[in-house]
Amino acid sequence: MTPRDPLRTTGRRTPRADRRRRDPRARLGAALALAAALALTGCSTGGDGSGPDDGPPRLTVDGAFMPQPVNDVAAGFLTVRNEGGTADKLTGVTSALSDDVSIHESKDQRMRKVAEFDVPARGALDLERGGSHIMFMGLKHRPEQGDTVTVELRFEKSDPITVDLPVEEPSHNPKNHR
Ligand SMILES: [Cu+2]
Repeated sequence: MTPRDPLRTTGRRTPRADRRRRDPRARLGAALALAAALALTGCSTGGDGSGPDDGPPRLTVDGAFMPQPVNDVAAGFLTVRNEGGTADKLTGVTSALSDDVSIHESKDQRMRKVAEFDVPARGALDLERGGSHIMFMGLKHRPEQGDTVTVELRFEKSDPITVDLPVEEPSHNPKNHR
């Protein structure tokens, strides 16, 4: 404080309104507080996932099944839906059925292991017959129709999701059931 500071020279007897008018620091402080409040308000808008253009991934899984395997290899199919405003990635799958579970894409009648699949914002990742799938190698046992195989899906951003795949007949394809 300097001797010219009005707070110092006039002391507590200065009326409150008068003090505010004279002290530029008080006005600056009020302006900064207002700016901070506005900035906070701006940041929180839509950040709770309810906004149309914002929000974290919100994933659900449906349509899961495994055709009954005919040897020690099996495939799994399902759809991962994302209602959130941020994309995510399926990065891996684990299961007690096999120590060698991977994710494959199919192209030109061949399948290839991939590191990840995109789960687009407000979209879906379809793992379906003839296309991308979960691949189980070296099955520890051969599940049969009516059994359930549990898998854990791992994602880049979202928490893992545990899914039960009902085992269907070997040729099962939901698209043939329309
Ligand atoms: Cu495969």
